[in-house]
Amino acid sequence: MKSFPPYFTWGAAAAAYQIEGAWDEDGKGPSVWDQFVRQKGTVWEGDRGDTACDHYHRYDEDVQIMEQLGLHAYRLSVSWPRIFPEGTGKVNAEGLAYYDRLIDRLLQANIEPWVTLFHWDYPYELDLKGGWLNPDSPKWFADYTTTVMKHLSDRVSNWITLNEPQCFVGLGHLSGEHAPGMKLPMAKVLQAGHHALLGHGMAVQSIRANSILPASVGWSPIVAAHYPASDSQEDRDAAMQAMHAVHPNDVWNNRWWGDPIVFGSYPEQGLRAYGSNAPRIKPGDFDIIRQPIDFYGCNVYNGHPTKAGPDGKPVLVKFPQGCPRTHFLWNVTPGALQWGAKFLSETYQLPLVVTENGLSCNDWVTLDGKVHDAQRIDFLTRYIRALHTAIEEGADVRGYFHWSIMDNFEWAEGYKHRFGLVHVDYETQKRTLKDSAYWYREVIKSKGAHLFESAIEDEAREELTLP
Ligand code: GCO
Repeated sequence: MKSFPPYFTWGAAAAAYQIEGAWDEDGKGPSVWDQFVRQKGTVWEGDRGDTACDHYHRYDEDVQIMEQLGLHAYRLSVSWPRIFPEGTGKVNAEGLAYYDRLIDRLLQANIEPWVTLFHWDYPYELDLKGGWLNPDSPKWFADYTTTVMKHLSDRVSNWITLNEPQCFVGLGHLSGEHAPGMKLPMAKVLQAGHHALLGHGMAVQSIRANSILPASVGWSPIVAAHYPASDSQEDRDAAMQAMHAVHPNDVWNNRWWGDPIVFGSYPEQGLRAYGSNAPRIKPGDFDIIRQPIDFYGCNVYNGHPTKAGPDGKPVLVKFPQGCPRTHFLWNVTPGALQWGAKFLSETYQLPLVVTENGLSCNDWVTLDGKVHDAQRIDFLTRYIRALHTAIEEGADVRGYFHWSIMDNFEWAEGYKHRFGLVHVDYETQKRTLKDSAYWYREVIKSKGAHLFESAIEDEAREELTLP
Protein backbone atom coordinates (compact mmCIF):
# COMPACT_ATOMS: atom_id res chain seq x y z
CA MET A 1 0.00 0.00 0.00
CA LYS A 2 1.44 3.38 -1.01
CA SER A 3 1.50 6.22 1.48
CA PHE A 4 3.36 9.43 2.31
CA PRO A 5 6.21 9.78 4.81
CA PRO A 6 5.12 9.84 8.48
CA TYR A 7 6.46 13.39 8.95
CA PHE A 8 4.46 14.70 5.98
CA THR A 9 2.34 17.78 6.79
CA TRP A 10 -1.19 17.85 5.37
CA GLY A 11 -2.68 21.30 5.39
CA ALA A 12 -4.80 23.90 3.67
CA ALA A 13 -4.17 27.54 2.92
CA ALA A 14 -5.80 30.94 2.61
CA ALA A 15 -4.68 34.58 2.66
CA ALA A 16 -5.78 37.58 4.70
CA TYR A 17 -7.32 39.81 2.04
CA GLN A 18 -9.09 36.88 0.38
CA ILE A 19 -11.03 35.76 3.46
CA GLU A 20 -10.83 38.14 6.43
CA GLY A 21 -13.11 41.02 5.45
CA ALA A 22 -13.20 43.67 8.22
CA TRP A 23 -11.28 45.80 5.76
CA ASP A 24 -11.37 48.95 7.90
CA GLU A 25 -12.14 47.58 11.36
CA ASP A 26 -10.28 47.88 14.64
CA GLY A 27 -7.73 50.36 13.39
CA LYS A 28 -6.66 48.56 10.21
CA GLY A 29 -5.16 50.81 7.55
CA PRO A 30 -5.99 50.50 3.83
CA SER A 31 -4.00 48.19 1.60
CA VAL A 32 -3.32 48.55 -2.12
CA TRP A 33 -6.09 46.01 -2.67
CA ASP A 34 -8.62 48.08 -0.71
CA GLN A 35 -7.69 50.93 -3.01
CA PHE A 36 -7.55 48.88 -6.24
CA VAL A 37 -10.97 47.24 -5.87
CA ARG A 38 -12.52 50.73 -5.58
CA GLN A 39 -11.39 51.67 -9.07
CA LYS A 40 -13.72 51.02 -11.96
CA GLY A 41 -13.10 48.01 -14.13
CA THR A 42 -10.38 46.41 -12.03
CA VAL A 43 -12.24 43.43 -10.60
CA TRP A 44 -14.89 41.16 -12.13
CA GLU A 45 -18.37 42.53 -11.40
CA GLY A 46 -16.85 45.17 -9.14
CA ASP A 47 -16.42 42.58 -6.37
CA ARG A 48 -14.42 43.59 -3.29
CA GLY A 49 -12.82 41.89 -0.32
CA ASP A 50 -14.50 44.25 2.16
CA THR A 51 -16.36 41.39 3.84
CA ALA A 52 -15.17 38.33 1.89
CA CYS A 53 -15.75 35.26 4.11
CA ASP A 54 -15.97 37.42 7.23
CA HIS A 55 -13.30 35.15 8.66
CA TYR A 56 -12.15 38.00 10.91
CA HIS A 57 -15.32 37.46 12.94
CA ARG A 58 -15.94 33.80 12.14
CA TYR A 59 -12.46 32.35 12.62
CA ASP A 60 -13.67 30.24 15.53
CA GLU A 61 -16.24 28.40 13.38
CA ASP A 62 -13.67 28.09 10.58
CA VAL A 63 -11.05 26.59 12.88
CA GLN A 64 -13.64 24.12 14.14
CA ILE A 65 -14.10 22.99 10.54
CA MET A 66 -10.33 22.65 10.05
CA GLU A 67 -10.18 20.59 13.23
CA GLN A 68 -12.91 18.26 12.02
CA LEU A 69 -11.07 17.78 8.74
CA GLY A 70 -8.02 16.74 10.74
CA LEU A 71 -5.70 19.34 9.18
CA HIS A 72 -2.19 19.19 10.61
CA ALA A 73 -1.49 22.74 9.56
CA TYR A 74 -3.16 25.88 8.29
CA ARG A 75 -1.32 28.43 6.15
CA LEU A 76 -2.61 31.92 6.86
CA SER A 77 -1.21 35.33 6.05
CA VAL A 78 -0.87 38.40 8.24
CA SER A 79 -2.27 41.61 6.84
CA TRP A 80 0.58 44.13 7.10
CA PRO A 81 -1.74 47.19 7.28
CA ARG A 82 -3.70 45.56 10.10
CA ILE A 83 -0.50 45.65 12.15
CA PHE A 84 0.92 48.90 10.77
CA PRO A 85 -1.98 51.02 9.47
CA GLU A 86 0.55 53.30 7.79
CA GLY A 87 2.96 50.54 6.89
CA THR A 88 5.63 51.72 9.33
CA GLY A 89 5.69 53.57 12.64
CA LYS A 90 2.64 53.19 14.84
CA VAL A 91 1.64 49.61 15.71
CA ASN A 92 -2.05 48.74 15.88
CA ALA A 93 -2.46 46.59 19.00
CA GLU A 94 -5.95 45.49 17.96
CA GLY A 95 -4.57 44.04 14.74
CA LEU A 96 -2.01 42.00 16.64
CA ALA A 97 -4.71 40.91 19.08
CA TYR A 98 -6.74 39.43 16.23
CA TYR A 99 -3.82 37.23 15.18
CA ASP A 100 -3.30 36.28 18.83
CA ARG A 101 -6.86 35.01 18.99
CA LEU A 102 -6.61 33.15 15.70
CA ILE A 103 -3.29 31.50 16.53
CA ASP A 104 -4.35 30.54 20.03
CA ARG A 105 -7.50 28.99 18.62
CA LEU A 106 -5.49 27.02 16.04
CA LEU A 107 -3.10 25.73 18.68
CA GLN A 108 -6.00 24.75 20.87
CA ALA A 109 -7.27 22.68 17.92
CA ASN A 110 -3.81 21.17 17.54
CA ILE A 111 -3.32 22.77 14.13
CA GLU A 112 0.11 24.21 13.33
CA PRO A 113 -0.05 27.78 12.05
CA TRP A 114 2.16 28.45 9.01
CA VAL A 115 2.34 32.20 8.64
CA THR A 116 2.96 34.06 5.38
CA LEU A 117 4.23 37.58 6.01
CA PHE A 118 3.33 39.05 2.65
CA HIS A 119 0.42 37.78 0.58
CA TRP A 120 -0.08 40.97 -1.44
CA ASP A 121 -2.08 43.35 0.78
CA TYR A 122 0.64 46.02 0.80
CA PRO A 123 -0.01 49.08 2.99
CA TYR A 124 -1.47 51.83 0.82
CA GLU A 125 0.45 54.54 2.69
CA LEU A 126 3.71 52.93 1.63
CA ASP A 127 2.45 52.54 -1.90
CA LEU A 128 2.13 56.32 -1.95
CA LYS A 129 5.85 56.41 -1.22
CA GLY A 130 6.60 54.19 -4.20
CA GLY A 131 5.92 50.77 -2.67
CA TRP A 132 8.40 48.10 -3.74
CA LEU A 133 10.04 50.63 -6.06
CA ASN A 134 11.32 52.57 -3.07
CA PRO A 135 14.83 51.48 -2.01
CA ASP A 136 13.66 51.68 1.62
CA SER A 137 10.95 49.07 0.99
CA PRO A 138 13.05 46.05 2.07
CA LYS A 139 13.68 47.74 5.41
CA TRP A 140 9.97 48.56 5.86
CA PHE A 141 9.17 44.89 5.30
CA ALA A 142 11.90 43.79 7.72
CA ASP A 143 10.65 46.15 10.42
CA TYR A 144 7.12 44.82 10.07
CA THR A 145 8.52 41.28 10.23
CA THR A 146 10.38 42.11 13.44
CA THR A 147 7.18 43.29 15.10
CA VAL A 148 5.33 40.16 14.01
CA MET A 149 8.18 38.00 15.30
CA LYS A 150 8.28 39.69 18.68
CA HIS A 151 4.58 39.13 19.02
CA LEU A 152 3.83 35.74 17.47
CA SER A 153 7.05 33.72 17.41
CA ASP A 154 6.47 32.33 20.90
CA ARG A 155 3.67 30.29 19.27
CA VAL A 156 4.47 30.16 15.55
CA SER A 157 7.54 28.43 14.18
CA ASN A 158 6.79 28.09 10.44
CA TRP A 159 7.27 31.22 8.36
CA ILE A 160 6.89 32.10 4.69
CA THR A 161 8.27 35.48 3.66
CA LEU A 162 6.80 36.33 0.23
CA ASN A 163 4.00 34.74 -1.74
CA GLU A 164 4.51 34.53 -5.50
CA PRO A 165 6.83 37.39 -6.44
CA GLN A 166 6.03 36.63 -10.09
CA CYS A 167 2.41 37.66 -9.45
CA PHE A 168 2.69 40.70 -7.22
CA VAL A 169 5.64 42.01 -9.24
CA GLY A 170 4.38 40.96 -12.69
CA LEU A 171 0.61 41.37 -12.40
CA GLY A 172 0.98 44.30 -10.00
CA HIS A 173 3.71 46.30 -11.77
CA LEU A 174 3.94 45.12 -15.40
CA SER A 175 0.48 44.15 -16.68
CA GLY A 176 -1.46 46.16 -14.08
CA GLU A 177 -4.05 43.41 -13.60
CA HIS A 178 -3.46 43.29 -9.85
CA ALA A 179 -2.92 45.96 -7.22
CA PRO A 180 -1.23 48.39 -7.26
CA GLY A 181 -2.23 48.31 -10.95
CA MET A 182 0.98 49.68 -12.43
CA LYS A 183 2.14 49.22 -16.00
CA LEU A 184 5.81 50.02 -15.76
CA PRO A 185 8.73 49.47 -18.10
CA MET A 186 10.60 46.23 -17.48
CA ALA A 187 13.60 47.92 -15.86
CA LYS A 188 11.41 49.34 -13.11
CA VAL A 189 9.52 46.08 -12.72
CA LEU A 190 12.77 44.22 -12.15
CA GLN A 191 13.97 46.90 -9.75
CA ALA A 192 10.78 46.40 -7.69
CA GLY A 193 11.46 42.67 -7.85
CA HIS A 194 15.02 43.19 -6.62
CA HIS A 195 13.74 45.16 -3.64
CA ALA A 196 11.23 42.40 -2.88
CA LEU A 197 14.09 39.89 -2.90
CA LEU A 198 16.07 42.13 -0.55
CA GLY A 199 12.93 42.30 1.59
CA HIS A 200 12.89 38.51 1.71
CA GLY A 201 16.53 38.39 2.82
CA MET A 202 16.10 41.03 5.49
CA ALA A 203 12.94 39.33 6.74
CA VAL A 204 14.79 36.02 7.07
CA GLN A 205 17.53 37.83 9.03
CA SER A 206 14.88 39.29 11.29
CA ILE A 207 13.22 35.91 11.81
CA ARG A 208 16.55 34.31 12.76
CA ALA A 209 17.41 37.17 15.10
CA ASN A 210 14.05 37.50 16.83
CA SER A 211 12.30 34.15 16.82
CA ILE A 212 11.49 32.84 20.26
CA LEU A 213 10.72 29.29 19.07
CA PRO A 214 13.20 27.64 16.71
CA ALA A 215 12.08 28.90 13.31
CA SER A 216 11.58 27.09 10.02
CA VAL A 217 11.63 29.57 7.14
CA GLY A 218 10.80 29.38 3.46
CA TRP A 219 9.14 31.29 0.69
CA SER A 220 6.42 30.53 -1.86
CA PRO A 221 7.06 31.42 -5.50
CA ILE A 222 4.78 30.10 -8.21
CA VAL A 223 6.31 27.29 -10.26
CA ALA A 224 6.52 27.95 -13.99
CA ALA A 225 6.08 24.24 -14.70
CA HIS A 226 6.81 22.14 -17.77
CA TYR A 227 6.50 18.40 -18.08
CA PRO A 228 7.63 16.07 -20.84
CA ALA A 229 5.14 15.39 -23.61
CA SER A 230 6.39 11.80 -23.85
CA ASP A 231 8.59 9.39 -21.91
CA SER A 232 11.57 9.94 -24.19
CA GLN A 233 14.79 11.20 -22.63
CA GLU A 234 14.86 14.07 -25.14
CA ASP A 235 11.45 15.32 -24.03
CA ARG A 236 12.36 14.97 -20.37
CA ASP A 237 15.49 17.04 -20.94
CA ALA A 238 13.50 19.60 -22.92
CA ALA A 239 10.94 20.01 -20.13
CA MET A 240 13.70 20.52 -17.56
CA GLN A 241 15.51 22.97 -19.84
CA ALA A 242 12.29 24.97 -20.22
CA MET A 243 12.03 25.31 -16.44
CA HIS A 244 15.53 26.83 -16.31
CA ALA A 245 14.70 29.51 -18.86
CA VAL A 246 14.13 33.24 -18.33
CA HIS A 247 12.27 35.16 -21.08
CA PRO A 248 12.96 38.83 -21.86
CA ASN A 249 9.45 40.29 -21.72
CA ASP A 250 7.87 38.66 -18.71
CA VAL A 251 8.66 37.51 -15.18
CA TRP A 252 7.09 34.01 -15.43
CA ASN A 253 10.10 31.95 -14.70
CA ASN A 254 11.69 30.02 -11.86
CA ARG A 255 15.36 30.89 -11.74
CA TRP A 256 15.36 34.68 -11.80
CA TRP A 257 13.55 34.48 -8.46
CA GLY A 258 14.99 31.34 -6.94
CA ASP A 259 18.70 31.74 -7.77
CA PRO A 260 19.35 34.94 -5.80
CA ILE A 261 17.78 33.37 -2.74
CA VAL A 262 19.56 30.04 -2.90
CA PHE A 263 22.76 30.79 -4.85
CA GLY A 264 23.19 34.52 -4.25
CA SER A 265 23.20 35.63 -7.89
CA TYR A 266 20.89 36.15 -10.85
CA PRO A 267 21.17 33.37 -13.45
CA GLU A 268 23.48 34.16 -16.40
CA GLN A 269 20.81 33.33 -18.92
CA GLY A 270 18.41 35.72 -17.16
CA LEU A 271 20.94 38.54 -17.22
CA ARG A 272 21.36 37.97 -20.95
CA ALA A 273 17.58 37.83 -21.50
CA TYR A 274 16.85 41.03 -19.56
CA GLY A 275 19.98 42.83 -20.76
CA SER A 276 19.90 46.54 -19.88
CA ASN A 277 16.61 46.06 -17.99
CA ALA A 278 18.38 44.09 -15.26
CA PRO A 279 18.15 45.85 -11.88
CA ARG A 280 20.79 48.02 -10.25
CA ILE A 281 22.52 45.88 -7.65
CA LYS A 282 24.44 47.43 -4.77
CA PRO A 283 27.52 45.71 -3.35
CA GLY A 284 26.41 43.37 -0.59
CA ASP A 285 22.84 42.95 -1.89
CA PHE A 286 23.26 39.27 -2.59
CA ASP A 287 24.73 38.68 0.86
CA ILE A 288 21.42 39.95 2.20
CA ILE A 289 19.20 38.12 -0.27
CA ARG A 290 20.94 34.78 0.11
CA GLN A 291 20.04 33.57 3.57
CA PRO A 292 19.86 29.92 4.53
CA ILE A 293 16.24 28.78 4.26
CA ASP A 294 14.75 25.60 5.66
CA PHE A 295 12.35 24.74 2.86
CA TYR A 296 11.52 25.89 -0.62
CA GLY A 297 7.79 26.46 -0.89
CA CYS A 298 6.03 26.22 -4.22
CA ASN A 299 2.59 27.02 -5.55
CA VAL A 300 1.64 24.76 -8.42
CA TYR A 301 -1.52 24.91 -10.51
CA ASN A 302 -0.69 23.94 -14.06
CA GLY A 303 2.08 23.51 -16.59
CA HIS A 304 2.93 23.05 -20.24
CA PRO A 305 3.56 19.75 -21.99
CA THR A 306 6.94 20.22 -23.64
CA LYS A 307 8.90 18.26 -26.21
CA ALA A 308 12.33 18.48 -27.76
CA GLY A 309 12.43 20.31 -31.09
CA PRO A 310 14.70 19.17 -33.93
CA ASP A 311 17.61 21.07 -32.33
CA GLY A 312 16.79 19.58 -28.88
CA LYS A 313 15.43 22.96 -27.69
CA PRO A 314 12.11 22.89 -25.81
CA VAL A 315 8.91 23.32 -27.81
CA LEU A 316 5.49 23.73 -26.20
CA VAL A 317 2.97 21.11 -27.28
CA LYS A 318 -0.54 22.29 -28.05
CA PHE A 319 -3.28 20.90 -25.81
CA PRO A 320 -5.82 18.70 -27.58
CA GLN A 321 -9.18 20.29 -28.33
CA GLY A 322 -11.66 19.87 -25.52
CA CYS A 323 -9.06 18.66 -23.03
CA PRO A 324 -9.93 18.85 -19.30
CA ARG A 325 -9.85 22.36 -17.90
CA THR A 326 -10.88 23.90 -14.61
CA HIS A 327 -13.46 26.65 -14.23
CA PHE A 328 -10.58 29.12 -14.61
CA LEU A 329 -9.83 27.36 -17.92
CA TRP A 330 -6.50 26.28 -16.51
CA ASN A 331 -5.44 22.94 -17.96
CA VAL A 332 -5.53 19.87 -15.76
CA THR A 333 -1.85 18.90 -15.76
CA PRO A 334 -0.76 16.68 -12.86
CA GLY A 335 2.68 16.44 -14.50
CA ALA A 336 3.22 20.05 -13.39
CA LEU A 337 3.39 18.96 -9.78
CA GLN A 338 5.57 15.93 -10.44
CA TRP A 339 8.05 17.71 -12.71
CA GLY A 340 7.91 21.01 -10.90
CA ALA A 341 8.89 19.25 -7.68
CA LYS A 342 11.61 17.31 -9.46
CA PHE A 343 13.02 20.46 -11.04
CA LEU A 344 13.09 22.48 -7.80
CA SER A 345 14.48 19.62 -5.85
CA GLU A 346 17.33 18.97 -8.30
CA THR A 347 18.10 22.64 -8.88
CA TYR A 348 18.01 23.93 -5.32
CA GLN A 349 18.59 20.76 -3.28
CA LEU A 350 16.28 21.88 -0.49
CA PRO A 351 13.30 20.24 1.20
CA LEU A 352 10.13 21.25 -0.62
CA VAL A 353 6.69 22.13 0.66
CA VAL A 354 3.78 22.48 -1.74
CA THR A 355 2.30 25.64 -0.25
CA GLU A 356 -0.60 25.85 -2.74
CA ASN A 357 -2.34 23.53 -5.18
CA GLY A 358 -5.97 23.25 -6.14
CA LEU A 359 -8.55 24.37 -8.67
CA SER A 360 -11.69 26.39 -9.08
CA CYS A 361 -14.85 24.47 -9.91
CA ASN A 362 -18.31 25.62 -10.75
CA ASP A 363 -19.60 24.43 -7.35
CA TRP A 364 -23.01 25.10 -5.87
CA VAL A 365 -25.14 23.63 -3.10
CA THR A 366 -27.45 21.07 -4.72
CA LEU A 367 -31.02 20.29 -3.67
CA ASP A 368 -29.81 17.73 -1.16
CA GLY A 369 -27.91 20.46 0.67
CA LYS A 370 -24.51 19.11 -0.34
CA VAL A 371 -21.75 20.17 -2.73
CA HIS A 372 -20.75 17.34 -5.07
CA ASP A 373 -17.38 18.43 -6.40
CA ALA A 374 -16.28 15.19 -8.03
CA GLN A 375 -13.94 17.10 -10.33
CA ARG A 376 -11.99 18.50 -7.38
CA ILE A 377 -11.54 15.02 -5.95
CA ASP A 378 -10.39 13.70 -9.30
CA PHE A 379 -8.03 16.64 -9.91
CA LEU A 380 -6.46 16.36 -6.47
CA THR A 381 -6.13 12.61 -6.74
CA ARG A 382 -4.22 12.99 -9.99
CA TYR A 383 -2.00 15.80 -8.74
CA ILE A 384 -1.15 14.33 -5.36
CA ARG A 385 -0.43 10.93 -6.90
CA ALA A 386 1.94 12.74 -9.26
CA LEU A 387 3.57 14.39 -6.24
CA HIS A 388 3.99 10.95 -4.73
CA THR A 389 5.81 9.85 -7.87
CA ALA A 390 8.18 12.81 -7.48
CA ILE A 391 8.86 11.69 -3.90
CA GLU A 392 9.51 8.12 -5.05
CA GLU A 393 11.94 9.53 -7.60
CA GLY A 394 13.90 11.34 -4.92
CA ALA A 395 12.30 14.74 -4.24
CA ASP A 396 12.31 15.56 -0.53
CA VAL A 397 8.75 16.89 -0.15
CA ARG A 398 7.70 17.65 3.40
CA GLY A 399 4.14 18.84 3.06
CA TYR A 400 1.13 19.73 0.96
CA PHE A 401 -1.27 22.64 1.47
CA HIS A 402 -4.50 22.65 -0.44
CA TRP A 403 -5.58 25.98 -1.89
CA SER A 404 -7.93 26.78 -0.38
CA ILE A 405 -9.63 25.83 2.86
CA MET A 406 -12.70 27.78 1.74
CA ASP A 407 -14.07 29.66 -1.26
CA ASN A 408 -12.78 33.23 -1.29
CA PHE A 409 -12.04 36.47 -3.12
CA GLU A 410 -9.96 35.52 -6.14
CA TRP A 411 -8.21 38.86 -6.76
CA ALA A 412 -9.11 40.41 -10.15
CA GLU A 413 -11.57 37.56 -10.70
CA GLY A 414 -13.59 38.49 -7.62
CA TYR A 415 -16.00 35.79 -6.44
CA LYS A 416 -16.21 34.16 -9.88
CA HIS A 417 -14.04 31.27 -8.72
CA ARG A 418 -14.54 28.75 -5.96
CA PHE A 419 -11.30 27.15 -4.83
CA GLY A 420 -12.42 25.89 -1.42
CA LEU A 421 -12.88 22.54 0.28
CA VAL A 422 -15.63 24.44 2.06
CA HIS A 423 -18.36 26.25 0.15
CA VAL A 424 -19.17 29.78 1.30
CA ASP A 425 -22.53 31.44 0.65
CA TYR A 426 -21.48 35.11 0.65
CA GLU A 427 -25.03 36.35 1.34
CA THR A 428 -25.51 34.37 4.54
CA GLN A 429 -21.89 33.39 5.30
CA LYS A 430 -23.10 29.81 5.66
CA ARG A 431 -20.33 27.24 5.27
CA THR A 432 -21.03 23.87 3.62
CA LEU A 433 -18.45 21.11 3.49
CA LYS A 434 -17.95 19.96 -0.09
CA ASP A 435 -17.55 16.26 -0.89
CA SER A 436 -13.84 17.00 -1.35
CA ALA A 437 -13.59 18.12 2.29
CA TYR A 438 -14.79 14.70 3.48
CA TRP A 439 -12.49 13.09 0.97
CA TYR A 440 -9.45 15.15 2.09
CA ARG A 441 -10.16 14.11 5.66
CA GLU A 442 -9.78 10.47 4.61
CA VAL A 443 -6.60 11.29 2.72
CA ILE A 444 -5.08 12.87 5.82
CA LYS A 445 -6.27 10.09 8.12
CA SER A 446 -4.79 7.42 5.87
CA LYS A 447 -1.49 9.33 5.37
CA GLY A 448 -2.31 9.52 1.69
CA ALA A 449 -3.17 5.83 1.18
CA HIS A 450 -6.74 6.80 0.35
CA LEU A 451 -5.45 8.47 -2.80
CA PHE A 452 -4.56 5.12 -4.23
CA GLU A 453 -7.97 3.60 -3.68
CA SER A 454 -10.66 4.13 -6.28
CA ALA A 455 -10.97 7.91 -6.51
CA ILE A 456 -14.64 8.29 -7.18
CA GLU A 457 -16.99 5.91 -5.37
CA ASP A 458 -18.82 3.97 -8.00
CA GLU A 459 -22.39 3.95 -6.80
CA ALA A 460 -24.45 1.00 -7.97
CA ARG A 461 -25.54 1.88 -11.44
CA GLU A 462 -26.81 -0.21 -14.24
CA GLU A 463 -24.14 -0.99 -16.80
CA LEU A 464 -25.34 -0.04 -20.27
CA THR A 465 -23.98 -1.83 -23.26
CA LEU A 466 -22.89 0.70 -25.84
CA PRO A 467 -23.35 -0.16 -29.50
C1 GCO B 1 -2.11 32.96 -6.25
C2 GCO B 1 -2.28 33.20 -4.81
C3 GCO B 1 -3.62 32.77 -4.32
C4 GCO B 1 -4.65 32.50 -5.36
C5 GCO B 1 -4.57 31.09 -5.88
C6 GCO B 1 -5.56 30.78 -6.99
O1 GCO B 1 -1.55 31.96 -6.65
O2 GCO B 1 -2.56 33.78 -7.06
O3 GCO B 1 -1.28 32.72 -4.04
O4 GCO B 1 -3.93 33.85 -3.53
O5 GCO B 1 -5.92 32.71 -4.87
O6 GCO B 1 -3.31 30.87 -6.39
O7 GCO B 1 -5.33 31.58 -8.12
